[in-house]
Amino acid sequence: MTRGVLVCIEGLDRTGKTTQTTSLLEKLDKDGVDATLIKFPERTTPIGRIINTYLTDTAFELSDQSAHLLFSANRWELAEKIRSLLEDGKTVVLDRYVYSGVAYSSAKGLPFDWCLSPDIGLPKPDIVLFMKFKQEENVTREGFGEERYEVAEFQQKVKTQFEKFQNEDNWRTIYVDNKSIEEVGEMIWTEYKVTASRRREALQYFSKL
Ligand code: FDM
Repeated sequence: MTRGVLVCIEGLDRTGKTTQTTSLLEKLDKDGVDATLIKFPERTTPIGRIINTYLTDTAFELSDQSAHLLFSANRWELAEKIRSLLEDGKTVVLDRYVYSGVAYSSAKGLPFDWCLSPDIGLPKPDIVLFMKFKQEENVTREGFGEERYEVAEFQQKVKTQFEKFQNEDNWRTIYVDNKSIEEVGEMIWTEYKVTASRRREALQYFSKL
């Protein structure tokens, strides 16, 4: 059986990732593709519950290293599920993943390579769709500022770290300025179709960049 496609949607806060992952799932369903959405952080697992408290309660202190390792551990909680869905021929859509993990923590000043280390060995996406907005736009969107990391200067640093992945083979930047939700959805769908139509090699895993 051909394995499924591992798709990842990434981007800064309030760039429309959740809207687009939902819309991608609907299109996959209409197309007869059996697909599962996994959003990180997955806040319902034992580690996810700690992460949720950390993100929503500024009085809950963790060192940057501890927070980083929890986000990575949260991905490892789901790693076997992702791998087995793919091996069963299912498509998996990830709303944030390793790239957010590395970008947010290295933006705090932790070394980039150190940030990637605990994620080495996790399934690597066939395609990463990085939603790119002008900085000013995501910070004026409704809801921005509700959680720990939603501060404009910090978002700029995160963007710089995300862009260190842009030369990776699986990376596609989706420019979303002045585009409707439908137009962005079409760009994502086109990129997905190209990837899905290619012959798939064995699942890849994260290694050193
Ligand atoms: N975030 C998310 C991290 O700092 N590291 C990670 O590994 C992941 C997956 O958590 F500010 C940050 C990014 C964001 C916050 O994400 C919660 P959502 O998408 O708003 O739930």
